[in-house]
Amino acid sequence: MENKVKKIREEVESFIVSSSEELEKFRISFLGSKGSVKGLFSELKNVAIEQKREAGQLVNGLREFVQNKFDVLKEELESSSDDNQKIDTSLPGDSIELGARHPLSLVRSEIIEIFSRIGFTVSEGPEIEDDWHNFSALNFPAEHPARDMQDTFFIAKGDTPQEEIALRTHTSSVQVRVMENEKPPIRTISPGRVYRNEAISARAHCFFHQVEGLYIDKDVSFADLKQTLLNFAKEMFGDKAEIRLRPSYFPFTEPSAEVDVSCTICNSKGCNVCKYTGWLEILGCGMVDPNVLEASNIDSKEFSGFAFGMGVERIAQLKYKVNDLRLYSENDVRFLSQFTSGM
Ligand code: 2NM
Repeated sequence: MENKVKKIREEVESFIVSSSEELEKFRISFLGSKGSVKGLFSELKNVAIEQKREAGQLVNGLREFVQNKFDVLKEELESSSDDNQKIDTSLPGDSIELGARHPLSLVRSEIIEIFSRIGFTVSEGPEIEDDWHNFSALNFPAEHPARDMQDTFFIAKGDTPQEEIALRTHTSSVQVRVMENEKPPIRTISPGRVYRNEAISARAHCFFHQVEGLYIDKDVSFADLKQTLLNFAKEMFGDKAEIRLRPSYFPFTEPSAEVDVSCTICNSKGCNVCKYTGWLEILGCGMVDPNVLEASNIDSKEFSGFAFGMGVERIAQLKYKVNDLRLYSENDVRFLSQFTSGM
């Protein structure tokens, strides 16, 4: 008797039901009038009189156990079918909101890609710079206004310029490091954040992003510079884009030029973005001044080079018609979510 009770207990314990039909099967095979528990009750009359009491308790205990198990299975079945009814699997799922690339990140990547295709590498460097890499090696004279507190964020002022530490005002400082550490031919661009001591407005910010380019080799000419920039303008603004160069001045290049691209907004017909000139200023450039090459121990009789620098904010402004620089750093989702692709 003891063994039979144990066996039925084990069967009951391992029984799984996932439908009301299976639950009914459970009830019939254990608790029904021909079920195994009933069967044990009828066997009780064959048990010897001295053992009857103990055997009766055993079978009663079993019946209670099976009934409990039945109640639990029934409860589980009902609550799980409740859940099933709550889920309408024919409804469309909740859509997950996708994030978006920041416009500056998009434009930065695009600029890098355009120059990578024609053999330029990417160089990066520190945002905190010494006087040498940010100014002196780049041919900035001691009394140049950029070296003034008014224009540059100094971190440490020294008695002499050589001791001064500042937030870099351009990424040309990275290119000085490249010229110091590598031999020509050098073809590299340096994307990165730069800092200027300016009041924040729609048209100015105390930090912005640049990509500067540098190409040094034997016989690099101004024609190479023009063709490289024309290629950039067409890749960035479309095949119809034209460029024009206006003479300009930078301490680190001679000659220097400002580069305009034909207005992509009005097809050069004249609009308020190009101020009815048909042209938009996009970058500055020039032939690297021999003093700059020599400062980094590059022989200016053997090598020549061109360099250029552009603002990522400016390119993004023209590409996406952004009219206020502050939008780039306010992280307003109404602005940022416009740059998702395919949403
Ligand atoms: C500009 C304009 C013209 C420039 C110069 C150099 C270096 F390191 F070679 F001297 N890098 N970038 C440069 C030249 C930057 O930005 C408006």
